[in-house]
Amino acid sequence: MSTMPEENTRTRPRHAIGFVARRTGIPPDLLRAWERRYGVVEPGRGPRGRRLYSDADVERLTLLRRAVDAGRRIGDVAGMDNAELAALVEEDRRVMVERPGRPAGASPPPGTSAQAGAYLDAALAAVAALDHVGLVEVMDEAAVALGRRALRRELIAPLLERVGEDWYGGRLRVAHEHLLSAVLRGVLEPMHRDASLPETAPRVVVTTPAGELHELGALMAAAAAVERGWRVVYLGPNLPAEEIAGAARQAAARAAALSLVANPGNAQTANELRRLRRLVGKDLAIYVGGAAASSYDSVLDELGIVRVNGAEDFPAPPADL
Ligand code: B12
Repeated sequence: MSTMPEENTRTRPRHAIGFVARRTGIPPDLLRAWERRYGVVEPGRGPRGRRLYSDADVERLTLLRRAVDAGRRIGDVAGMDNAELAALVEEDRRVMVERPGRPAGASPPPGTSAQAGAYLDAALAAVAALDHVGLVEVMDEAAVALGRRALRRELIAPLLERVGEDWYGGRLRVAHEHLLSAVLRGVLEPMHRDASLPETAPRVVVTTPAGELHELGALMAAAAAVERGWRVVYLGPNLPAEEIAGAARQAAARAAALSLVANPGNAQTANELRRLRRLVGKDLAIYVGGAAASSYDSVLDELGIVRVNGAEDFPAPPADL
């Protein structure tokens, strides 16, 4: 019986590109482009010239995918060796878990009922099994059992956080997160319509600034705003300042609410906030929230923008409106 030294096993080309794509979450076309442009790995070749990857290649590609998922540009990380990459990925993970205002790990918020905890477990199991119908059923049942506010605070928010951590940790795929986002969008979207609010109720436009694609926090804020007595004009995510200002003007809104989730401390987002304030003048109240909001505190102070911690803390319309 021949034994192969461990290093040879790790570097032996033996995995086809389809397997590597599934294992790393990098689609084959993207993987080939990364090889061509950045030389991220050099696969061996099989009998008919087909690419074959080693265990070491798979390990390196997994690290690269995690760095990119954390917001790094492939061109910035492709030249790093595996030890540097592993350190970077670990640093990004720590920053994300320990971000200000975010509890370490993904534990449910204080005061969460055992019932909400059970729904959280059931929802996580449905996401992991890609069980779309099962997830919708859990959310429908939980909405009745918990009520809208606890549904958002005790189930939806920790569920997103948990799936985010598992996605980042490589335990769930992008597809799991997309399935969850699609279902939650459907659950949250109707919550900001309230036909019983008078036409004259003060209006707030709700959106996210250009470059921010995370919209579920904005939808949660919109749902809470309606419950405080605001009439919500929901604009969807990713809007430039000019569009937010134009919509606020047309709707005669008294406030704009923006969600900032990814890209903490991003210069483009800070400039969008500055442009928005310039365009709307001093009279429009601007509220921001979301996991990245506190990273803009000095800009918010400079612009008189109010940061709100949780969606459920959405301010009531000021008495003079
Ligand atoms: C779903 C999701 C996506 C989906 C979003 C789908 C959708 N339709 O919204 C998609 C696929 C688009 C996505 C893309 C990306 N994502 Co993403 N995503 C998530 C996930 C799982 C949930 C995000 C979410 O909705 N959070 C909303 C709520 C639940 O969180 P919150 O910000 O704490 O908000 C609370 C309050 O602050 C308040 N609130 C929020 N907004 C507002 C606004 C106001 C006015 C008020 C009053 C209150 C309020 O409401 C919430 C409940 O109280 C998170 C994981 C996580 N831990 O959040 C990652 C996460 C945010 N994503 C991340 C990353 C890296 C990305 C990508 C860069 C990945 C990539 N390589 O492409 C892109 C960036 C896209 C972009 N430019 O914006 C990182 C961000 C890291 C960082 N820099 O901070 C996270 C943390 C995942 C991780 N652990 O790595 N993502």
